[in-house]
Amino acid sequence: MNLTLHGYWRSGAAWRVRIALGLKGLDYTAVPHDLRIGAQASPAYLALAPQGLVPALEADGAVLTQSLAIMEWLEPLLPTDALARAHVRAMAGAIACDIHPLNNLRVLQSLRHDLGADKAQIAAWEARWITTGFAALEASVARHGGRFAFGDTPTLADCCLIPQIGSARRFGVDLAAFPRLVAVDAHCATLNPFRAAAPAAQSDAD
Ligand SMILES: N[C@@H](CCC(=O)N[C@@H](CS)C(=O)NCC(=O)O)C(=O)O
Repeated sequence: MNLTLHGYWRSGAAWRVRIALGLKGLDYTAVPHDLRIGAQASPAYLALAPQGLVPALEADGAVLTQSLAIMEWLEPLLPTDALARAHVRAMAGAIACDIHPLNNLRVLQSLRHDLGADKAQIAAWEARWITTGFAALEASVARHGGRFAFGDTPTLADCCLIPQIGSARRFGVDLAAFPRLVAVDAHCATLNPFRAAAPAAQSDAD
């Protein structure tokens, strides 16, 4: 199967899918879209992905969007037990649905342009939603985690957590209160699929 991943090196949502592709051992062609210059809003990209967000995955003529849907389609990185699956999906959702959207580029741009927020206010906004979400995730990992966010096998939860920690660091958020999350991140950083998916390893990184 031919897979083409439309992404951007710094996109947390594309980073999730890169990790999942790596964990599944799938090769793909990466097509970067520079979000800083609004490439995600070009007519050509909108024709492919009408939401104008990365990632999008082309798979033998089909176009998939939304990182969680893409990762589930790839073959879910989920436990077989139904209760365990629900816990993993809850962790992934806490990040992908409740933390990340509030700190997305278009939301930050709107805070700046529509509401006149300055740099310090935007940094406080970013930190607020990350720390609120991470406090709950730290408790979930204390309950369910092992070497990974859930147990000792990588799941969707790790695919979402590692990029969110990356963006927390980029935003300068203090992670001292989240030792379990930091430990999972440190363990993942030793593994090739996670290393290959990191922003700095992408061809469009600057
Ligand atoms: N829920 C979507 C979120 C996708 C998303 O927000 N992507 C960001 C990059 S991480 C984006 O394309 N932002 C462009 C913009 O805000 O204009 C997913 O999980 O795929």
